[in-house]
Amino acid sequence: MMTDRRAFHDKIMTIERYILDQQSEHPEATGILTNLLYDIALAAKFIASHTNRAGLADILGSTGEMNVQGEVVQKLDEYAERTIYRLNDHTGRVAVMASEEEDDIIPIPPHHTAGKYALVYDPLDGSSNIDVNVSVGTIFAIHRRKSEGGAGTLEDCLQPGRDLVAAGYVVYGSSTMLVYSTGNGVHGFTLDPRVGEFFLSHPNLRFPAKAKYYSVNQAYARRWSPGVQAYTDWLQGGQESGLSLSLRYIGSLVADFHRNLLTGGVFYYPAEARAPGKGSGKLRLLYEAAPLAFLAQQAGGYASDGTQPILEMTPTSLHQRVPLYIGSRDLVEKAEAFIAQYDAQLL
Ligand code: AHM
Ligand code: MG
Repeated sequence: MMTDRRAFHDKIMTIERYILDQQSEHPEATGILTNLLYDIALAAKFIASHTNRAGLADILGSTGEMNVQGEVVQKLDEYAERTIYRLNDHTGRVAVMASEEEDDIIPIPPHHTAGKYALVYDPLDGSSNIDVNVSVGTIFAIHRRKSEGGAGTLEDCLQPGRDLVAAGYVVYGSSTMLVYSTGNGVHGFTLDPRVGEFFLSHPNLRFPAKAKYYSVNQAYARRWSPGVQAYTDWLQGGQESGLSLSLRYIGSLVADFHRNLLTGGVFYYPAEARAPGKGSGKLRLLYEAAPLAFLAQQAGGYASDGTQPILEMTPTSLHQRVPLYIGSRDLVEKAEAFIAQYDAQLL
């Protein structure tokens, strides 16, 4: 009996094939971005395989020590940082990198060709969760370089989110997923650890119309501004909002964002109006807020610092912090409305 080979073939949508298919819709594309995304997917596989074995560190050796294979065991966030760097420093695709783990921009070694993209990343966000076996993530964002030729510059990295060419994240959870956008919707891929490949599992992700969750570290509520307190009350069904959301907070931004993308909801990490020095929240504009804001917009959602779209903000320094409200559009716009109404004197 003849097998219908085409029907079988059509079902195997690897990340490589998907990225190539998307590239073919842009005849002007050179393939460099395609390969860069694939390099990131490869880094994600390395990091996923290490993350899965994190609990074995005590058995196999701790940081700085030799494990039983005679290898020096690295902390996972350092490992993630080095892996992303080493897979991208020599390809001729990247002009400069910046990582949440490094103070300054990371240049491409002079003996390698500098490419046309700036790659910024948070190699392992939420890494304090590793020891307790809770999901962590990698966030990445890609800008076209602004400088012309030679080594990439700080300015290549400090660009507003609206100019991003691509952004995405990897969540290392009960399964490993890579979710990315090149400005043509948001697409999710799940790693099959048996074959070591990402397969398309969540095409065209959109925030559902009806939200289920709000996500915030409520322990800090006493330090919030009146606007944020009133907003939280509204999310909880106060002020006749008609909402009946549940609270979910993992404390791992990628995992919290990912859940809310699938279920509908809002994540926020406000400025702490009553805590000196914490007026900008905790999260970083460049490595965390802007890439996720790009994805949120592509999925029909929205991200704000409470007063303006995150995507419109141009970072002035690599590690600039920003309050973040992100998720289902209507819920984020409501945060802006509460802040405008109650917090005008603080702004
Ligand atoms: P990190 O970059 O040091 O890992 O911190 C970022 C993490 C986010 O993943 C998470 O949303 C936030 O810190 C949680 O902070 P808190 O414990 O203050 O609620
Ligand atoms: Mg982080």
